[in-house]
Order: sequence, then C-alpha cells, then structure tokens
Amino acid sequence: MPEDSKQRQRAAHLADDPAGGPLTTDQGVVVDHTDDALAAGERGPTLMEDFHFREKLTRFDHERIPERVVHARGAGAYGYFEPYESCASFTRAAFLQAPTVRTPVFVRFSTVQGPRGSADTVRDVRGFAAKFYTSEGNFDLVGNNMPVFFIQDGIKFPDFVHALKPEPHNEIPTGASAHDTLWDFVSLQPETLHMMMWLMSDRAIPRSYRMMQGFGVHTFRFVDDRGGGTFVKFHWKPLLGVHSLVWDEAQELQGRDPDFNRRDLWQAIESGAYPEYELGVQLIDERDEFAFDVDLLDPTKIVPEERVPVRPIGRLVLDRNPDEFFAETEQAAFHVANLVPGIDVTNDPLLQARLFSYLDTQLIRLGGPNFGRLPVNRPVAPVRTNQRDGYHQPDIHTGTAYSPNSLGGGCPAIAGPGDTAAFTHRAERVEGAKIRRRSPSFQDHYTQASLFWHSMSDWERRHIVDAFRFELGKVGAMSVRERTVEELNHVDHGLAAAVAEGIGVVAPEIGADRRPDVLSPALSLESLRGPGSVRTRQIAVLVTDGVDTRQVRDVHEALAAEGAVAESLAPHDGQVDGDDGQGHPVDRALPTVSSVQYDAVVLPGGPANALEWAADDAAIRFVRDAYRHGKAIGALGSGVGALATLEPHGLGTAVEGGGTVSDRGVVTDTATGRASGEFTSAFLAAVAAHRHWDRPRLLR
Ligand code: HDE
Repeated sequence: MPEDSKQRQRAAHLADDPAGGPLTTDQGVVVDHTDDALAAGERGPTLMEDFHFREKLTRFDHERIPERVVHARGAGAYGYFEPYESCASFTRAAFLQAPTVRTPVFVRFSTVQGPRGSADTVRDVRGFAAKFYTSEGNFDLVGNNMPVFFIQDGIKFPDFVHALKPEPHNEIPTGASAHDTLWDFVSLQPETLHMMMWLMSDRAIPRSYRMMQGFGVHTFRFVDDRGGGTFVKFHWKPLLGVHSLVWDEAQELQGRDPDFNRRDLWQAIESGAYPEYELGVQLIDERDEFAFDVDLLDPTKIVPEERVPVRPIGRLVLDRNPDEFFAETEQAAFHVANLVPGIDVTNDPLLQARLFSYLDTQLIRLGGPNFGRLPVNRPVAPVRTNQRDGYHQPDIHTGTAYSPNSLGGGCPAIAGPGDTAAFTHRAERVEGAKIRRRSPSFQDHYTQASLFWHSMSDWERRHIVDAFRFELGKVGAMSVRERTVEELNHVDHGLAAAVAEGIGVVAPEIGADRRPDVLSPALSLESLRGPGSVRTRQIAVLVTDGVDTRQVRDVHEALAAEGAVAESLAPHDGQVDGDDGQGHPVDRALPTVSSVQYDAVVLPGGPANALEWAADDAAIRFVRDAYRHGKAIGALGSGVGALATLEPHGLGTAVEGGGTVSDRGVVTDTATGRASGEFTSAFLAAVAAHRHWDRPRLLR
C-alpha cells in the first residue's frame, strides 16, 4: 500500500514506544519493579512516596473520555478517494478536479443507539462518516446508511434521542429500539414514519459495513469556479452489493460475536480484500428547486433515483486499519461544517442544527479546542491560524496571533477578494420574518413511506411486518401500539392490518390508498445485489475423520479462486484424517463457531463424514440454521445423505449416481470422487445470490 500524505504525516505521530529499552515513568525515569507497590514492610501500608505507583493508578483512573452521545459504537479505517473524471463542470473542489488526484480518507462506521461496548448487529441506523484530507483542508461527509432521517428540524434531536436511548429509570434496552419511549415518540411525530420504514427493513441489519450504502441525507450544494450552484445529494454504493442479515441471525450474532461487523471490516482489510465504494451524486439544477413534489430541504424525503439518476463520480478504497483504536477511531472528530471550497450547505433545518452540534460535542468529548491537532483529525493542508492556547495545546507557536498585524510581517496573510483558494459562502439571497414554523412543503409524511413500502419485494415486506411486530410486541403501553398502527394505516392498510394482527390490536378501518403510480425499484435490496460475486464470503466446510479429502480440496480451491474464504470446521481443533490417510487441517473447532458467522456451508462426502455429521447435534444445528436463514448449502457424495437427515425439506433432491441438482440455494451432487465443475459453479452461484427466501419451512 503506497504511503500517502496522511500516512506520512501520521507516521510522525506514532509513539516512540521503546523497543527493547527498560520500562520508565512518564518522566522517562527507568523503573525496576512494577508488580509490588512500595510499602512499609511486607504486610504494611502502601507509601504515598511511591511516585511510580501513584502515576500508574492516576493514569489508569483517567483513561476514559465521554463516549459519543450518539454513534458511540464504531469502527474506522483509512483509505483513499479517486474521482473517475473531472467534476469541474459542477464543483471547484480541488479533490474532484482530476482522476490523478488521490485524496487520503478516514472512515468511521457506527451504530447509533448503543454504548461503546454494545453489539454490532442490532437493529439500528449505521453511520457512514468520511473525512477527506484534501489539499484545501478537511471535507467531512457525515452520513448514514439510510437516505432519510427521523426528524425535520434539529431542535427535535434531543427529544428524539432521549426517546430512542435506553429508558432513564433502568437504562433498558441496550442497542435496541424495541421499547415504549421510542414508539411513543414515533406514534406522536408522523415525520418519523418514512425513516421508521427504513429502520424496520433489513437495511437496519447490514451483513457487513462493506456491503451497505451510505447517504449524505441532506441536499448539499456544489459550487463551480464561476460561483454557479448545483444541488447535490451524495450516495455511497458498495462494490460488493448491498446485503443484509436476517433478524434471527442478527440476534444470535449479538451473543456469538458482538464484534461481527467490526471484525469483518478489520479482517477484510488485513487480508488485502479492500472494501470499495463508489461515490455517486444526484445533481439538481438550482432552477429546478421547486420542480419536485417534495421540498429538497426536507431531510425526511428522497429524490427517487428513477427521477434523478445517481451519477458515479469516484471511488473510495479502504486499505489500512488504524494502529490504535483509541487514538484514531475513538478520537476521530467529524463535523458537517468541515467544508472545502466548491461544497456548501443548504437551509435544510436539520443540517443547520448539525452545523452547530458537531463542534460543540467535540469540545466536551475531546476535552478542549485543540482536538483538531490530534493525528487522525489533522488536515494535510497547511494550517495557519491565530487560534492559540487551550487545554492540551501541542504546538509551539512563534510570532503574532492577530490580524491585521505588521509586527508579524502580516502573517498569516488574508486571502484577497477573488482568491480562488478561499472558501466563500454562497451568496444566497434570504429574507423572511423571524418565526418558529415548519414550512407547509414539509407536511406530507406518508407518501414516501408508502413509496418505500410498495417498492419492496415480497420477502422484504414480510421482514418489515415481522420487524414491526417484534418491536411493537415489546411495547408495554397498548395505547402506543394502537396509535402506531393508526399511523401505519396512513402508509398502507395492508401493512397496518398485518402488524395489528401480530400485536393484539384491532385492525383499523381501511385508510387512504396511497399506492403510488410510479414505484422506485432502486429502493429494494433486490436491485442492489451487486455483481453477484462471492468475494470475501465466509464458507464453512464441515469435515470429520474419513472425509473425502479430494472433495474438500476441490471446494477450497474453487472458492479461493473466486476470492471467497473457506474454513474447515470439525468437532475438534487440530486435524482430521481424510479418506486417503492424509491429515487435513482444521481451521476452527465447531463448538467455537456457529452458522450465523458464515455465508454458506458445504457437506463433503467420505466413508465416515456423512454418518458422523448426521449424528452430531452441533453439525445438524449448523446446517439447519443455514437453511432457515436462506443461505447456500452444498452437499457432495454421502454428504447428500447427511443433508437428508433434515428432511423433509424437499429441496436439492439427489439424483442417484451423480449429477448436480440446484434448487433454491441447495446444491447437491451424489457423485463420489472429485467435486465436479458443474457442482462448484452451481454452488458459487447460490452463494453469490446471497439468500434464498422461498424455501419451504423445515419441519424439525
Ligand atoms: Fe449526527 N451527531 N446529529 N447525524 N452523526 C453525532 O457528533 C446530531 C444526523 C452522524 O463516526 C454527534 O461527534 C444532531 C444526521 C454520524 O464520529 C453529535 C443532529 C446524520 C455520526 C451529532 C444529527 C447524522 C454522528 C455525536 C440533528 C446522517 C458519527 C458524536 C440535527 C446524515 C460520527 C459526534 C463519527 C454523530 C449531532 C443528525 C450522522 C452529537 C444535533 C441527519 C455518522 O454531534
């Protein structure tokens, strides 16, 4: 990985931890004993005089800083951004002028509700915050994996977050939205409904940070070198396609591997499978500001991609894990007001509030105004300010600290009028009375919620109904359940009735029919599967003594060739003896893992393998879970017989004497010996399809 300007700058900050030298105090004094405190005798009291002991404990006592009030749980990575072509026709931002410009980036992904130590796979919005270290200063695109937000005006944010967070009397629930106060707020604040549809969809449980979209949410403004403006909405699209977990799986993962998404990001980068996203923009001419049936300043609305296509303008590659979580990921300070010339804000009232909140939050969280000097936050562009002092000032400034000055040689000089390097706020004309009132153009809260609902595929709609039932089923107050169902009735009667039935609420009368004439297929996960690749997918291969070694090898090779990661799982660690007498290494012992940590499973054949598996409860559970969660299952030779112990599933019915059968993601081949090309390509296709939703239920 080539060193970029950010990495070179960062290298200068890597702590000079002594390699081989003796332990010292903070003052550099060598310490010869750190296991026993200085005491008055072997059984006597500890002495104040022990400065090493006091320093060690004091430093420990002060290790914690406040976690982020929202988005506390996260994972970060460095990388770079490259435009595909010059964007000069609509923005003068230097980092978007030519494909030859490579800009270093730091990205932090996060959940919103839970604390720093909460599980990754909760039902929640995911943050997607990117800091571009451009030659003109830092540009932060602080977005989410959903294109709309819960509220329209930032003044409601504390109310919304108080309702969403664990309830104040008992601090329950952690990392979950299924509780009374959130739904109370939602049922009384219909502007939340569109976002709640997204939150109840599978978008809220991404399979991986590498497989989710990102959105700037608000309408921003590009400004070109003549001062001309264009409205812009930012979109990130993952190259691996957009994929989600299923709710049952997400819940089990919260216990099996609470770090599931964080680990996945880390491992992908460590293995060289660098996550990649395309940055796209929806561009809207300023003259078309009122050409839409939604207000572009309303953050609870989208502009459908079918109406304004997303134009790809560049790619982001994440190719480096941080060296220290606290120093980098935890201390990363994003701010929507970190703008560069060529990118400006609009009057979206939510965005306007954010312009205040992010700096304010960093001041308390990072303990003073010098957080911008922390390595992860430092721009690579030169910084020359008259700001001085404050807690933890790391720099030694010389010269004057005011403008204008003559004694400091007039430095730093002020950019003159027309200096193209300077940020100039777009001279938008504004006028109006000082009022507290929501614009009438913000009032329709149901049409787009309905558009979302009707644009989903059948299985997505099923999952949404299940999610509403789950969440509202955990709400104690019947009045809140009822009011929410009433609200859903404005979105779609079928949805409201299906939810009502599951939560013991009387279905409401048929409401307004809002089914839109034009749907937005781009909203459905069906349209976002990506290139159909198996790259980086985790495949379990179940092996025991007597397994057909050639089949195992064939499967491993076929998967590796396509960039998937196959792991052999056995009842114990170490190795198993293959049918050819050769030892086959075991990657993980089955008791330490579960099906929810894998994307697919293969049951190879072999004299003993199938029989052993058929008798092994953990293996049966593994395959059954993979089946229930819609994952690809492959079985070879006598492995097909082991699969049959899950009958009656009626899928992948074996053909005597060989031949590959592929049915709704269950791929079988009873032939013994090598895995055929037909089998491996059918299995790869089944994995690439991600999930198979139309299987009959298992009866046991
Ligand atoms: Fe944030 N948000 N937010 N937010 N937000 C924070 O800043 C806030 C909003 C988002 O990885 C905080 O440094 C207000 C929308 C992300 O470090 C805080 C409002 C979107 C992150 C804050 C919003 C976001 C934050 C908490 C309504 C998507 C994590 C810690 C006016 C476009 C960044 C911090 C990271 C973090 C305030 C609404 C995304 C308190 C007041 C809309 C991804 O400043």
